[in-house]
Amino acid sequence: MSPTQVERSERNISKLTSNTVALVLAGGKGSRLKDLTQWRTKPAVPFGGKFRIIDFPMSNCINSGIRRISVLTQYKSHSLQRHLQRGWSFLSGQFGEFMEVLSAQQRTGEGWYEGTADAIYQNLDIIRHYDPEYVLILAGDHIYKMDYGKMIAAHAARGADITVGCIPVPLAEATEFGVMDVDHEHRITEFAEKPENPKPMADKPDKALASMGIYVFSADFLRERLLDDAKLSSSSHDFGKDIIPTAIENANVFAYRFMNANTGAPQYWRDVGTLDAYWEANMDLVTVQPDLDMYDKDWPIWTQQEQLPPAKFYFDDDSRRGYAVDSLVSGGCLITGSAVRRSVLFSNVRVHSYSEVEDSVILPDVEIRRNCKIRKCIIDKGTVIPEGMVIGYDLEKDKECFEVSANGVVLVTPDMLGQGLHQL
Ligand code: ADQ
Ligand code: ADP
Repeated sequence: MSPTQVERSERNISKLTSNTVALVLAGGKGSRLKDLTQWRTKPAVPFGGKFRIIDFPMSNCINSGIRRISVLTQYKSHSLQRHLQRGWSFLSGQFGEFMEVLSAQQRTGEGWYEGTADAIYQNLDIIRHYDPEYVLILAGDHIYKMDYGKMIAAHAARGADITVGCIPVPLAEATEFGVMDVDHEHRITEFAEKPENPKPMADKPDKALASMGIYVFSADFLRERLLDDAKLSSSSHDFGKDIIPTAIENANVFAYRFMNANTGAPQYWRDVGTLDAYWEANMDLVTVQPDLDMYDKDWPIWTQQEQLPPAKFYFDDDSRRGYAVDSLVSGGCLITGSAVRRSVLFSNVRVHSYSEVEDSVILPDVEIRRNCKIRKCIIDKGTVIPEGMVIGYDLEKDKECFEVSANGVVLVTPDMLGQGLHQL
């Protein structure tokens, strides 16, 4: 891209983003999160003390000036829909803005959404009605802060049909991603979805260039390709498996590197797809300088805010406790005569006297009764930990009742303690 092209494209970014419709794919199961996604789809999983995972791509849209957003749902979407309705309905129809949920609804035949491309194919008539110039396809289940405007500007300036967001990942982890090779102009020359032997980057042999699963499409091109793909019985109707590999053969497909424009360093981007990754990403937030800055006033993360009283800490002279350190503590929490260290407490968590909580992620409305010891746990919403329970100190014992991850994180849910409301 010449300097003049860059300047022209950057000047027109707001025009580009207002001509864009974002489609957020939020229908996947996320089964590696085990029972955290037993009753809710992965984008609805709470994250970072007060957010849900989907708030990150949604906030990126708003902060990037994209205010026409459709969220495509399928698997166990109730919790997600409720969150979106309560927290994301502020966009104004008066100005042509919207947030809407496109549930799988058999618009084009008998089938539910088969793959990611099929999910969009089934809504092509709706997208056409909005008449965007660009369609931004996002995954609803990644944690990152990204200005999509720059990616769309690069797409426009290159005259691309598709632009794929990408980031270097460790070679050993690259089997989980779409892996690409690019030429000196960033044109994608090879693309392999979840390859057994990922190709290393030319200048970084221990890394592979991975697709972030986010795409800018020129709207007419998207429509054309999805109509073609729908006719192919051999296709699995997936962007990574079918649409992108075919398009690099005969269309203009470019990569857009998600990196710090000043330093060239890769930006924070996490697929919190496993219990360990989820726990680690939450734990990172309690460190002195987290990789993810949630306090950045230039890039706020929007969410549904429940009206709650302030968190309260009551120091009990007998237990010598009533504090939380190196922790995130949300509204409505009561820490009475108990000690909380290096933990993330979502709203309305109650920790009673003589209890200890360490290195744990405690989701909303959890009650930890007296004399409990909790270490390296994820405790799901609404769980009541009975008096005297010790979790995270004897993993063999914990396995009898709870889910224990490869790295020894213990997941506790109401169902596991016989408190589930789901047994109808
Ligand atoms: P995967 O990680 O396998 O690969 P995939 O299961 O295709 O991702 O899900 C992508 C997104 O679509 C997720 O947000 C998911 O919730 C959603 N989704 C999945 N099935 C859906 C359906 N039937 N209806 C609606 N939404 C659905 C993709 C790419 C890789 C890339 C990784 C990056 O294929 O190339 O490297 O994302 O994480
Ligand atoms: P979240 O806030 O993530 O939705 P909840 O624990 O409130 O977490 O519920 C998870 C899912 O289970 C939601 O779809 C919710 O509606 C559903 N659910 C909650 N209570 C019941 C119940 N008694 N029977 C069936 N489903 C329920």
